Amino acid sequence: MTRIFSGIKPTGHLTLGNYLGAVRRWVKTDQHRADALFCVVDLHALTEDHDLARVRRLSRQAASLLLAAGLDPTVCTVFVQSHVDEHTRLAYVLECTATDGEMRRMIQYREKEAQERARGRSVRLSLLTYPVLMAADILAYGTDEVPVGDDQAQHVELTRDLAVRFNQRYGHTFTVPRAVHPEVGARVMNLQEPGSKMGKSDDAGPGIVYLLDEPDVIRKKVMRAVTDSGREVEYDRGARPGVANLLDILAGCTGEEPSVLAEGYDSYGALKKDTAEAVVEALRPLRQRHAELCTDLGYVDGVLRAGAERARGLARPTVDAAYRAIGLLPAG
Ligand code: AQP
Repeated sequence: MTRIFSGIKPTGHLTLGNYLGAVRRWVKTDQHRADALFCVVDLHALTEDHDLARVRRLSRQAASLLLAAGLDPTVCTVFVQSHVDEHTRLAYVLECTATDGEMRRMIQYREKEAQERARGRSVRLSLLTYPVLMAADILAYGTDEVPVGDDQAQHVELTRDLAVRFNQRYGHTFTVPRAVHPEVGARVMNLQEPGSKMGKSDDAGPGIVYLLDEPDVIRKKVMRAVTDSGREVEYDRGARPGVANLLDILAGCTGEEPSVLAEGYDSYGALKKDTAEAVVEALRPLRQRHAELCTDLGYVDGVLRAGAERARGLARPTVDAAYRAIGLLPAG
């Protein structure tokens, strides 16, 4: 059976980008068609200046939101990365497989490093090595497919390179995974800056729709989205990124094609109104279920405990095999 692994970082409140680019597909198809593991990758939230209590709170919130969105722990595995030691065990071995040049070429590293320096902060070494830990997350489980938004394509490519290199040097150990991207919603852009991705750790602002935003807040944010100077509604990502983003979001919520949707509008106002309502409706059941889960944290913790136990059992043989393959003496 195909094995799927994907993760979400508790670096901020989950956004519409996380939902349309990843979570919705995990819920609708991935968990039913494969042996799927979904992980709150909390160690990745420590690569930049972090608030301890916030990371803890956001980790549980991310897990609750995944369940609220419809991940079913009876058909898939939901867990927290730091509860399974195999991730960091394997990361070190992969650091011995990767080169520093490879790490420094990662686009996300370069962008985030520049941001940290601009804020006068030092850059944590883990920001540089984070893609190796991500590779360990994936390779520990013999993953075949990694469903991610296309912002993560480069990291999955690195994971493939490391798996191939390790297998060639030390003998076949890892399955070489491949990234799968959603057809629509692969990159949801910031409503105020349609040239930038809608990211959950960006400074909170009117351009980011959070999954737990109240309906009226969502309406306001979408109605104030930056469009373009033209008047016609056309799907052209290059020339009209703002309008294209709205069409992508509407398409993501309705399942229709953005270019077909464009033909039905002759004003930006009508497009924004329908997009806002489509987002509110798409998120309504998730918000309701999340409110219920907040009153039953014991259930969420139980799901995470069982998930970690299963994940540990799956990862350990692969990580042990990698340790043996690279020349380490097995524990007696
Ligand atoms: N704007 C987006 N459009 C489409 N997909 C997106 N994803 C994130 N933002 C968008 C997808 O969501 C999944 C989980 O992402 P992540 O939490 O691992 O980290 P990220 O990609 O770095 O997301 P953020 O929200 O931008 O976090 P920060 O701001 O902390 O860097 C992934 O599949 C991702 O592709």
